[in-house]
Amino acid sequence: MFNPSAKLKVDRRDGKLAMAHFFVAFTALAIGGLAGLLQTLVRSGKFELPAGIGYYQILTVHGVVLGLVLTTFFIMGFQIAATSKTSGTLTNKQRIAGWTGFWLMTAGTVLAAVMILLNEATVLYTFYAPLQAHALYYIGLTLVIVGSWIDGAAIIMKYAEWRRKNPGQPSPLLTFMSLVNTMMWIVATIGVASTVLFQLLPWSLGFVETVNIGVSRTLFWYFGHPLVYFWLLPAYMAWYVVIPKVIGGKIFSDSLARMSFILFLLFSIPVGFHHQLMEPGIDPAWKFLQVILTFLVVIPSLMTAFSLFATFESFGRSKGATGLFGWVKKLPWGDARFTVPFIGMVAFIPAGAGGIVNASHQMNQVVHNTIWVTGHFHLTVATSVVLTFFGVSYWLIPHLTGRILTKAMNKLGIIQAVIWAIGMTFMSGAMHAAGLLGAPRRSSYSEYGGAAQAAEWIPYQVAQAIGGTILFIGIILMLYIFINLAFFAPKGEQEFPVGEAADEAEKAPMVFENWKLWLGITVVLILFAYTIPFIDLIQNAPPGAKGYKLW
Ligand code: HAS
Ligand code: CU
Repeated sequence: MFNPSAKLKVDRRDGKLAMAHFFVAFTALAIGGLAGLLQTLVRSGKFELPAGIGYYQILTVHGVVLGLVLTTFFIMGFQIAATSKTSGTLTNKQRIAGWTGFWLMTAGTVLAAVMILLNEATVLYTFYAPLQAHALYYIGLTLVIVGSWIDGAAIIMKYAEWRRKNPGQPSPLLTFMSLVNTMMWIVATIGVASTVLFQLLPWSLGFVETVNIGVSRTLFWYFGHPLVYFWLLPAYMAWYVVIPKVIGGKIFSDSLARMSFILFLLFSIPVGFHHQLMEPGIDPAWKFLQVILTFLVVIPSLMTAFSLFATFESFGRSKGATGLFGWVKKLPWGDARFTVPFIGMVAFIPAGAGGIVNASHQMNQVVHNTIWVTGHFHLTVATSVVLTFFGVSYWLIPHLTGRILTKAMNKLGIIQAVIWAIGMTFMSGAMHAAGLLGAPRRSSYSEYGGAAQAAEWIPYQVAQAIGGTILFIGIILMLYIFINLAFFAPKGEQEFPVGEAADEAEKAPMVFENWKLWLGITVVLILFAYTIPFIDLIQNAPPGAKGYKLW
């Protein structure tokens, strides 16, 4: 479909709103990256933290600041820019919602961060009960969630306005995708908001003595799995819509892209049990059902892989490529906007395969609670997703600040991604290997009383520290590029690339915009997968747990 706004620049005021999000995101990268470096050094056994700072405190900073803060702020900023670009400038009301959400999220982040720094909330990013944090930490998290809803309302309002003004027309693809991700986020965060508000907060304030751990963890993972797709879908937005334009090709199919996003909305949430396969109190039949649903949610990722290969191959062939892999040579390897996310895509192949291992109940027994899982998510979120976000930054930040990505910065961007890939190969590779040997995750350095098995892990932990150090160099480079693009790069016009679909002439079926239908099915699937297990967890609960501060 013809989309007149595709030619426009993002309005300066919307640009400011998006940039505000990016400043918080990249500050988080600096702090979280440093914490990560320190962790790998501690676990190598050759370094101790100064001034009595605890390993678990640093680990909490790392997980919260990178897993929750960097991602949420970057994603909200990106989605606002993408919606403004493809559906037109936000109205004042929408922009006010955006800023209100942004400031609430920022206030909540600062509050939670202060509590972690005061060592009052060393509960890791999953904040599992019975570890008990200071009430202000939970209040901070609540503000972040509520803020993100208000921020997301800007996107929902813009979408509704577009549909009103363009009756019978499918919405612009990037707006559609931002909307799906926002709705998925809202449905998912209801779970974590419930455990924080109704269980953890009253318990940490002393209003109730004990907490039902099974219920709390189940509510957490009801949110925790869609959380990882909330990180992934913006990367998919870039892979489906931006990358084809950057390479000079076409989106393989607009309708296929929409369908894969709808499948994510349907199947992302009723799958949280794949994080709880080893937990008591949940009937195996329900675990089995949620594992089946997990394998269903793999399908839209396979569709994405197919669609990307199709885009790359048809582009290559249009440039005269022949043979099975001739198209590889035709891709624009010198362009950071392509190469950096591409490295992310390649990483997603082993990353996704590892996920399928995790989701397989029997194999989960081998890897659960080992550092294999940490290796898995450093490939998924910390490579595929984060490298794509870096690749997006290289054009989006100059687009918003009225600057350009210079040749030198472009080159540095590619070097950054190569350094990242090398560092991550060491770190994540060693984590996967050590995990298979039984090395635990969420655990500081220990020789476990000289146990022979633990001695086997140590060389891998040294390799992790080498990888972590290389990654830290990558972070410094990224921060340097960010500061350049935000403040110092030459003034100019950097394009916001929005691809056109090869099937442009065929209008995407309007059924994709039928939210009553899709949200209805989402709710039915959630109720089906969770109602009876929740009743079980409440009716047959063991005595509640008192709070512990083990740090
Ligand atoms: Fe996961 C644990 C299962 C995807 C993140 N995951 C985690 C945790 C995180 C995380 C953070 O079933 C730890 C949570 C904690 O602290 O405890 N995960 C899966 C499955 C998938 C999956 C089945 N995970 C992700 C993504 C994440 C993420 C995405 C973040 C962004 N994960 C699990 C399970 C656990 C788990 C269990 C619990 C483990 C335990 O015991 O605790 C799937 O969605 C993966 C599907 C992906 C694919 C790959 C498709 C490939 C594509 C690339 C194409 C490439 C091209 C370029 C075109 C099937 C799209 C190539 C070109 C060339 C020339 C080669
Ligand atoms: Cu999951």
